[in-house]
Amino acid sequence: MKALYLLLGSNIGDRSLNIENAIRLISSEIGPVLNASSCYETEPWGNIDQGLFLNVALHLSCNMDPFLLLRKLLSIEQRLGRTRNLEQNAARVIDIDILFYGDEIISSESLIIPHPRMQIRRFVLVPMNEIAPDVIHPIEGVSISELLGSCPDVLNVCLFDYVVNYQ
Ligand code: PH2
Ligand code: MG
Ligand code: MG
Repeated sequence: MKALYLLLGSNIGDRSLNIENAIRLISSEIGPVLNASSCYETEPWGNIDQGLFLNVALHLSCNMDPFLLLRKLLSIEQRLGRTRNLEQNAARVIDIDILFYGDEIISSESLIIPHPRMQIRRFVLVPMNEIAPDVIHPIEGVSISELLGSCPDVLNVCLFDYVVNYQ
């Protein structure tokens, strides 16, 4: 089994309900969620002309093929109402990103693990630092807490008043 870390994000519709629905489908179709960060409200990174996000990091244990895992996560996104367009960093009902999958390093057209931009995004590193501060990035060779300490991003990441229920 490998330690799987996911990041959930939503900035359209009932954001906390979208997060809750994603956690329910992930638990039943991927595996039990072992730990979840707090819920954070975060300024949009990359395209500032959109609503604030809610972001939550999850820890699971998994041994599924990573490409099958990706297909299952995309299917969950679709069933929760995610539509995709050509615009990068567009607003979305739900986004489920694979951050780490054990020490796997994958660089293909459809899937890149670890997530290639996590080290420059506080909306990823702050929730991850809550549940996995000592986990080492398999390419950078440093921990999440070290990545957060040297992260150049200055966008706001604030605790949000919604209790993440993952059991
Ligand atoms: N996701 C993006 C782009 N920008 N900004 C925040 N705050 N949170 C996100 O989840 C997010 C983003 C692309 O997936
Ligand atoms: Mg994303
Ligand atoms: Mg995504």
